[in-house]
Amino acid sequence: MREAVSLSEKSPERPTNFRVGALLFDVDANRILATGFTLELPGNTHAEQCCLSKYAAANDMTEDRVGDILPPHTVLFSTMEPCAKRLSGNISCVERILQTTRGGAGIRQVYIGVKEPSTFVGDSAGRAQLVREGVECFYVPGFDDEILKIATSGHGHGHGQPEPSHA
Ligand code: HJL
Ligand code: ZN
Repeated sequence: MREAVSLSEKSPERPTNFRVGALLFDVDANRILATGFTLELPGNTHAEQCCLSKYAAANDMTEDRVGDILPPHTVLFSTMEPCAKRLSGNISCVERILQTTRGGAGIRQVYIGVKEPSTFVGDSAGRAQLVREGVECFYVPGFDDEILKIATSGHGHGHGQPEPSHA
């Protein structure tokens, strides 16, 4: 999680989303497989999405089938609960994680630093949705304040709300 927090600091500040860091970890090999942070890859990309996309690309696999080639005990660390809903309408990270499990293996455990704040989608259903589909979720204590400070640093200074536009 410490490494994921460092990754989140590389993400550009934006009022329209959070700065999140994530990584895929092979438990058996004790090895990081791929890293990601919000907006790392071109387009409106999330941290978890960047991990999966980078791992797929590095292994000549399409993103939708990356679950077929992940090592058996691959887990995901993310500074924030994976999203269940995106204001942009893009595919959620929960969907992307569940997609890895369709072949039988895939990501079955997710380690989370903080629950998603209510800023954009209200009470986020990401964790509950994962658990319902059989993916175990674990809260990693001790990083909350640091994670939230980084995640919201592009949101202006008015009580966590986006900066008013001066149009
Ligand atoms: C997680 C990220 C990221 C979010 N959450 N887990 N990883 N940016 O990398 C969640 C937030 C969405 C907004 C806006 N953020 O990002 O709910 O524009 O960023 O699709 O709903 O949606 P878009
Ligand atoms: Zn997401």
